[in-house]
Amino acid sequence: MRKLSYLILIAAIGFTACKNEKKETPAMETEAVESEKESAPMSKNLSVTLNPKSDSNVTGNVTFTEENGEIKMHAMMTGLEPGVHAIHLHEKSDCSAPDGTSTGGHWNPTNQPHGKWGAPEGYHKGDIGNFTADENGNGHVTFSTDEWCIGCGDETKDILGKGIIVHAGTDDFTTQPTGAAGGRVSCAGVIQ
Ligand SMILES: [Cu+2]
Ligand SMILES: [Zn+2]
Repeated sequence: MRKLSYLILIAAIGFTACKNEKKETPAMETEAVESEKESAPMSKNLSVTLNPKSDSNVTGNVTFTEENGEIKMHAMMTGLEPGVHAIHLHEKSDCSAPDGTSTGGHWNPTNQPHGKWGAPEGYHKGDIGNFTADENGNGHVTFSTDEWCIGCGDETKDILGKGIIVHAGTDDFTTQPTGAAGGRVSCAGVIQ
C-alpha cells in the first residue's frame, strides 16, 4: 500500500511537471511573436494628409507602402486648378508656414542638380515630377522606386521626416534648384 501511494506521488509530480512545461512553451512563443511585431512597427506602411497652403483648397492623402525593397507612393488630391502640377518631396516635414516654405527646398541628400526623375544629368531624391488634375480639380499620382525607404536610417533613402509639396505650377525640370513650379498649394509631413 505504501509502495502504491509512492508511485502515485511520482506519477502526480511527473504529470504536473509535464503540464507546466506544455503550458510554458506556447506562452513563450506568443511573446516572441508579439515582440517581433513591436520591433518592426507600421514602418512599412504610411498614410499622411495633405493640407491646403497659400490660401488654396487643395487637400488629399498620400500613402507609402514598402514591399521587397520598393516603395510605392499613391497620392490623391482634390481642389486643384485643372492642369499640370508639380509634386516633390522637400527636405523637412514642417508644414507650419502658410505658404509651405517651412519644408525647405527639394530633398536632395545626394547633392545632385534638380531634374526629371531618372535623368542621366542627375535629379533630386524628391523630384517626383508632374501630374495632371482633371476638369473637376482631382489629381492622382502613382510612383514607385527602390531609391527610397521608410525608416531604414540611410539618409540618402529614408523619406521619414521629409515633406510632400504640391505646387500651383509645372516643373520644367531645368530651372535650378526648383523647377520653377510656382507656389506651394498643399503640404504634408512624412511622419508616423
Ligand atoms: Cu517642390
Ligand atoms: Zn528638385
